[in-house]
Amino acid sequence: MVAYLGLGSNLGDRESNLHRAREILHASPGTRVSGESGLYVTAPVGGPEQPDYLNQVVEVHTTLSPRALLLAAQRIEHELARVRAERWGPRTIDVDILWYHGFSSADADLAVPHPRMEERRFVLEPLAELAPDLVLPSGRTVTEALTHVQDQAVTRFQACTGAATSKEHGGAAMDERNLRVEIRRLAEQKGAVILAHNYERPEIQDVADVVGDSLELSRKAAASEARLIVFCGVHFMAETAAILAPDRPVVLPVVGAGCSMADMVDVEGLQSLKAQHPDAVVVSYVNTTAAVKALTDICCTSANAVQVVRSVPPDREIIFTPDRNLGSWAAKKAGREVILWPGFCPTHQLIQVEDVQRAKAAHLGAKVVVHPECPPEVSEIADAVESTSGMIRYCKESYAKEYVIGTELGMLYRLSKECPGKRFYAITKLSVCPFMKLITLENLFAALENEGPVVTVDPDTRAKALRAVERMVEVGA
Ligand code: GSY
Repeated sequence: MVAYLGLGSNLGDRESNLHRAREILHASPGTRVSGESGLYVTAPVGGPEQPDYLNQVVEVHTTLSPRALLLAAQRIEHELARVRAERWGPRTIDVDILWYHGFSSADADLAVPHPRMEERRFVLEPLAELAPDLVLPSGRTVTEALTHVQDQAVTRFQACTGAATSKEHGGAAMDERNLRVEIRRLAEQKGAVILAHNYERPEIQDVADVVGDSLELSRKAAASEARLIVFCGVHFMAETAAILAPDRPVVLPVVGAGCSMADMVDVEGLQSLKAQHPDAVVVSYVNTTAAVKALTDICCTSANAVQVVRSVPPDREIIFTPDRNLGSWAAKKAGREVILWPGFCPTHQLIQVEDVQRAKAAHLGAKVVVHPECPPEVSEIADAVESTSGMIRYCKESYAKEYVIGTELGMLYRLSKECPGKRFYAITKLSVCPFMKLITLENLFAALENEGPVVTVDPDTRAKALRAVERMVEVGA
């Protein structure tokens, strides 16, 4: 059967998100992507202020039933870390079945043809490229329907330039060099320290005072004399900085920069697991919200997870949250059993054994270095399993000239700067964290100017969360 699906993304690396969605769709059973429209930049419809969408329509030939196709669409949304925060909120990916040949349904979860497709230019314009004569429920063809909806600006996207979305500041576009100079000038003037995570965009890493992993950055923030802490990372990292440096405002330039893995563990769920194992010690990765840290006995990082798990008395059960991959790797290394929370990082989860094999074949002799958030079968075949700071150390100390790296792509930029003369390749170019790409020079500049948005943690939660972080330090980790 022929079906048309609408893809939309306005969070993270939008082009890569659409590309990955098409790939997963094409790999779905009995399904072939037989046509794809161009990409269109479209102003968001409905809801609070948010970035522009990148929209596209694809044609598929499929043997899947409409309901099975819906499940395939939901799987794509899950794999691409779609977090349904609010009905009209920004999203890494949205996949809608617009039309399925010969099928009509008004079910709330499977309304086909899509009930609003004739009201949306972001659907009709790309659809007109593929099926201009398709007859819609109103009896109009796609081309005719398009003439009735002219209200929304829909611009053809120039792939890879990013030019269509670059925002202007104060009415006049500031070029990148000026922006960098202005950011540094503002930071000096305001007594701000700019911290950037290893996964941030290269231009953000370049303009920061310190680049590093989340805990390293929070510790630097606490130790610094800065009046203002600007954290270029994701929400839980800014919270961790606020826990360690409660006396200073911590600014997160894009407050919607979340973490899919941190969001996979919720307070109620953890409370109920604790109730089932009342004597268990809760070990949580620092990649958790402050509220979850407050329910945690001892935190860990990817660099010290093995040591922390080992520090738990042998007669106590261990609950490990939220990352099942880090948890099972640390448990194996420490020779302990742990109760795993079933969370994972979508960006690392998509790194597959076949990707490692392909990368090794393309770069014979290169060392394979992966992050412990990767699936266990990937960690098993790597030369080294390291945290981001461990990767830098390993690659500096190793004699090898070439490395294939299994972690978020931002790390390759950091490694190239730290190890001049060595070459780094991604195991897969798909490992991009959409949330880590939200901070741009433009919104960093605005955040410095506004000294906001500020991330806070309430005092009670902070005190409990701090205890869990301090225990980690006490075990010498
Ligand atoms: O309905 C799909 C998600 N979405 C979109 C979209 O794809 N494009 C535009 N322009 N606006 C949107 N608002 C929502 S929600």
